[in-house]
Amino acid sequence: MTESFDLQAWLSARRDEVNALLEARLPLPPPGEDPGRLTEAMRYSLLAPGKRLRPVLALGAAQAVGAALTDPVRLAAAAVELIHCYSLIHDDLPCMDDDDYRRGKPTSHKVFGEATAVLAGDALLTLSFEWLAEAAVGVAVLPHPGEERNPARAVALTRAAGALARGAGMWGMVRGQARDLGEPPPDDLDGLEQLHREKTGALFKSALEVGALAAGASPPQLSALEQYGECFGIAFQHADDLSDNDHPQLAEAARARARLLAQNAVEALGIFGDDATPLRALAQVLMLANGSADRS
Ligand code: GRG
Repeated sequence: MTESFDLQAWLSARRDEVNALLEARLPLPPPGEDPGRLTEAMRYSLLAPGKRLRPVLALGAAQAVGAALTDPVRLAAAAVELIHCYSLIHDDLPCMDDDDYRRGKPTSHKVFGEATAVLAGDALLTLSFEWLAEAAVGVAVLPHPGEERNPARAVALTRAAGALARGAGMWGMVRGQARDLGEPPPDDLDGLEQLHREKTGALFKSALEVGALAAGASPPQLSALEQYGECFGIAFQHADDLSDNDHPQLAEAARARARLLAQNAVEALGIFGDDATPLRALAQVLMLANGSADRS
């Protein structure tokens, strides 16, 4: 399977699935039923052309464990994209990075105003945990016709909600953002990587945890996928910085480190067979990118 594996086809199929789910789950309300244009603002950012890398990695983790990509697995994976999208909307606000464009379009606050942009981010963040709760209830209480109730999987999905909260919140992404905004820029690779680990790596790690737990991963499988997610996320951020020429004085060290981390990500998958081919191929792309993140 590895040699003939078509990563672009796999990515495109997973992205299409994620996009279809997001579109179906967040319909535009009829005229007059969207107070403050909240849903319109959520859709504007969420359905803009992002790479869907985090939910796709979550689906890759579920596949690595050998699971079918069932509705609860897909819903859990999509929940990670909601968190990512909220973080982008808030990061773009004037009180943070003050950006005018995101995903090729004017930023949310430019189109809807700051208050609505804040609320759209808040609503995406909370909706994420609503979807995880729905996935857990779905497997425990209301399985699809022909599927058995699976209380153990519901517990795993509850753990997934905890893992996502940890990676997104005060121990992960929000902490990294606070560090980035509140402290002087790092002047060595260790400091830079601490920032990347929190601001970017933590959510990537959570994405892998969510996919793995939703799919019923064993403890060794979960820990291997966590390792993969953290290495991948930090390497991704190094590559993104390198392509933007951020921290030029650390560029050479960061480039070497990104390659090593991508290699570590592949090595973390040693316990898996062919089912982990998509995750291996994604990390190999990062390894070969030689310091430029895949922006396709
Ligand atoms: C506001 C709590 C809070 C956190 C913000 C995500 C973030 C933290 C800041 C955005 C700016 C930035 C450079 C973050 C690093 C992660 C990153 C490269 C985000 C962009 O992710 P992509 O490339 O974007 O996956 P798409 O649009 O493809 O999803």
